[in-house]
Amino acid sequence: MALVGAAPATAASAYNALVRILAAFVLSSLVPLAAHAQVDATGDYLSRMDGDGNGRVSLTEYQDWMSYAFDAMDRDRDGTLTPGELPGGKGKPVTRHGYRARIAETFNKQDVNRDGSLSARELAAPPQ
Ligand SMILES: [Ca+2]
Ligand SMILES: [Ca+2]
Repeated sequence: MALVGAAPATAASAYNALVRILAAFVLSSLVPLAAHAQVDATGDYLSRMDGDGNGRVSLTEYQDWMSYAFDAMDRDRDGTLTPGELPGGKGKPVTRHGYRARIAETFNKQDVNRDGSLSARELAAPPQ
C-alpha cells in the first residue's frame, strides 16, 4: 500500500471526497441517536464534537468525531477502509492514520484564526 504522503493529487482529491462523505455519514447517522431528533444548528454539531465541553472543538475532538464514521465503516476492524467498505464499493484503500492526517488538514483550513480550535463560526464556514 502506498504511503499517503506519496499519494498523487488524484488520491488527495479522493480523500477530500471521502472526508465529505464521512462527515455527511456521521452527522446523519447520529441523528436517530439524538434525544431530540432535530440536529440542524451548528451549535448542536459543536456541542456533540466538543468532548471536554469548553465550547470549542480541538483537533483531537474533531478527529475523534470524524473517526466515528471511519470506525463505523471499517466493518472488519483492521484499521483500513478497503474498497468493499467504501461508499459505492470502490476506491483506493484508506488507512486510519491517513484519514486522521487528512482530517487534520481540513481542520487547519477551517481554523481561520489559527488558535488551534474551531469555534461555532469556524465550524460552520464552508471548506476553503
Ligand atoms: Ca473542546
Ligand atoms: Ca477495514
